[in-house]
Amino acid sequence: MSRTLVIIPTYNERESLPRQLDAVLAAAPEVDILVVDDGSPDGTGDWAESRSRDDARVQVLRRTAKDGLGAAYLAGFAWGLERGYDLLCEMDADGSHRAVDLPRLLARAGEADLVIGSRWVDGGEVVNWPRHRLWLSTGANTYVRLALGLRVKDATAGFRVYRATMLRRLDLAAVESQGYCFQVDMAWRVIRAGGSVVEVPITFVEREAGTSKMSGAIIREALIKVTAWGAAHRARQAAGLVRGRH
Ligand SMILES: Nc1nc2c(ncn2[C@@H]2O[C@H](COP(=O)(O)OP(=O)(O)OP(=O)(O)O)[C@@H](O)[C@H]2O)c(=O)[nH]1
Ligand SMILES: [Mg+2]
Repeated sequence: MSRTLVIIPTYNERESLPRQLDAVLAAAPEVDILVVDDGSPDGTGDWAESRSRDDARVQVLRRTAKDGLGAAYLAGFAWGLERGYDLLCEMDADGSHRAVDLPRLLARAGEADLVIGSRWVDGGEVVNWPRHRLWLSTGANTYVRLALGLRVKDATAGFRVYRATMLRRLDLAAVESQGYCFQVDMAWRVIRAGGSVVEVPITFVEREAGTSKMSGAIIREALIKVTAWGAAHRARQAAGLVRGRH
């Protein structure tokens, strides 16, 4: 039986986290959860720690300052890999990733190195998003497909299951992405390493409490990085074509 760790990064999610933890443990009682809190001023870390004292399935990794989603997940992956988990999941605290969908993602982990809970495959949907967020997500995914040639419909999605064997093959120390482009970066690395990816349709629900950490800086980082990765990729392809002729 696989040992599974669900990693939930938090920054000021005091209102949402309790419900999300209960929902995950109800939907998938066999998993352990690691909350990675970046010193949330609203007390999320303290609450999570007291919750972890009552339930051995919940652990907390406390970091001192807000350092971005990417760094939080890398710390969570390192924690889980050190402890021998077979599957490492990513999930938001805010309820957007429904715990009821988690067993369907886990069920597909036998087939792929990376399972993505996808909004943009048949059967996937988004509930209660304002139009500008829909445009941002579909626009970002279209750009990623064009720039990188990535055949993933929802490369920015943050509801995922990674096989530990895959993560161990990647050079995680080289990952610099901080914001949501971390998700694109990781999907791209899995594919370049020859890993398999499947997308499972999910229903993504807009957060009901707390505030979004999406920002202009995060969007700019994604645009700049994806453009640079795309240019480097096309240059490698072109060099390969030239070499192929001789
Ligand atoms: N530890 C840590 N967690 C973060 C950081 N930034 C975001 N998160 C968490 O990552 C998850 C996703 O962030 P959200 O703010 O929900 O981002 P989003 O889903 O794009 O935006 P909304 O759902 O519209 O608010 C949430 O659980 C956040 O609390 C960070 O710098 N450090
Ligand atoms: Mg969210």
